[in-house]
Amino acid sequence: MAGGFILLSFMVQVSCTHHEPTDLTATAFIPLPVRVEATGDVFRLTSGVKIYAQGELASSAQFLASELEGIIGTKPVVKLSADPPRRGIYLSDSGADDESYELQIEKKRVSLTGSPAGRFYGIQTFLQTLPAARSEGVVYIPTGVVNDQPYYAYRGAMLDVARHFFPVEDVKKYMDYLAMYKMNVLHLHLSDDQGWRIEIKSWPDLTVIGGSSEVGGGEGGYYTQEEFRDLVQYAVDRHITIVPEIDMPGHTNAALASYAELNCDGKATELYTGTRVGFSTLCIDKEITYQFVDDVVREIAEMTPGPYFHMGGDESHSTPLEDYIPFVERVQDIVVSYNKKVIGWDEIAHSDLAEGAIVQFWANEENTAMGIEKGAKVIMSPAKRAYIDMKYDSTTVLGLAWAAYIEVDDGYTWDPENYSPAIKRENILGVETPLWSETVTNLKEVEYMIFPRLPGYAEIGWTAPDQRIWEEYKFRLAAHGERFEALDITYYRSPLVPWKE
Ligand code: TNX
Repeated sequence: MAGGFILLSFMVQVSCTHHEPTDLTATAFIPLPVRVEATGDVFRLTSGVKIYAQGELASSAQFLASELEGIIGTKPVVKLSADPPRRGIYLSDSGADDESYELQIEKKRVSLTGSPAGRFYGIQTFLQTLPAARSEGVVYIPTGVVNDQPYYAYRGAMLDVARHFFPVEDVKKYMDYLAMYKMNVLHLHLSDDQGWRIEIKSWPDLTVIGGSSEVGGGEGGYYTQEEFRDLVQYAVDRHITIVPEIDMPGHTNAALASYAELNCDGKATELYTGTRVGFSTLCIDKEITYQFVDDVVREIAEMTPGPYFHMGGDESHSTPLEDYIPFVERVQDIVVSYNKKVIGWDEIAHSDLAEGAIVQFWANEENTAMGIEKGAKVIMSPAKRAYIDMKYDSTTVLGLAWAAYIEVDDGYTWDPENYSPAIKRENILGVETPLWSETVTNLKEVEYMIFPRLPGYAEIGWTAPDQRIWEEYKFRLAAHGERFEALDITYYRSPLVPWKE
């Protein structure tokens, strides 16, 4: 017995002398792929590795090369090749037009095939087999096969750049984090009572005046159209769709302060730097209001390749319902006239809904059910589970608590299609976690709120419900702590997650 034990531990030692991991299924993938099969060998990644790609795939190959440079120290050469090489990394087009991919890791070769988006996600999966930081010498990767595709089409996060402004570089970082976890939508909340953040050339004071404030009295800021286009391109390169939101008819004080004529009494309001909601409204009866909306939607739609325009519509407590309903209908017509689909917070379901309109569920199940009856699809952002601006617990300094405390497990252990009896799988377009920024003022604070909850929302969007098990997920999440540290991400070390020392 003792002899057997010694022999066994000797063998384990020998096979471990190079710290070669051979079980691909032991990799801490987030989101969990549909299928991972281990084949028990290793691929040796060295600084001499080459990437081969079919001609039109150069962009995913270049993305992978840059990411690998951070780990192996040199940027791999990218070569065009119509045929698979004998060794190295090979990217090919599967011809599919979905988000699926297959990643095959063999002893001498790594092959990734998928649509452009699928390959991008396959690259993210491959990167999760590697160490988080620069590593000296050979990197050993377990062999096997991953077959994967997402459960929901819409996997998003929102950033409220209106309550506090975040510069272009921060928004790009936010997109990097979404991309790491295969999220494909960035919803930008571009206007609110406290600030207007996007240049509109036909209404320049929106940013000159409305862009100059934020919660707490800071200097605010805004994106020029050139900067916004740069963000759009950054998103396109990462297979992320930007959903621009201009919130109306409420949440409009920054616009009302910029242009007197948008107010029913013809007087501009004062800029606002507090955090109350529900006190502002566009003037529903004035024709200039619709000229304004038309100009704003047109200029933003021109810069946005994605299919959506988000018209807000929430908490319009200063707009009587009999005004709210026709306003929302008219704005929908404008959005549709610029070939965009309307998204609105669940209150918009009080109105008739345009073809293809989408209701974003945040608070009210009856509204959402009404929207479904009117033919809308639903984005699931229930505040009690998905609002990433909620505090983790009563001791969290940042964040709000009006909906709930959302510990890391609370953020993970809910199922969009079992949240409300009125909302079924076939009604759901996907999931979004909104980060409102009343209390969040800079990138480090953003990181603290979204890490480590963001990967959980990504997994809810990507992985089938029966594959999502907190008691198993928490170990994978713990392993990502090293990644957060390697990337210098500030995060909440929840006591519920078995972090490594
Ligand atoms: C509710 S959610 C709001 C926002 C706030 C948020 C804070 C929604 C559609 N409206 O105006 O920022 O709560 O959690």
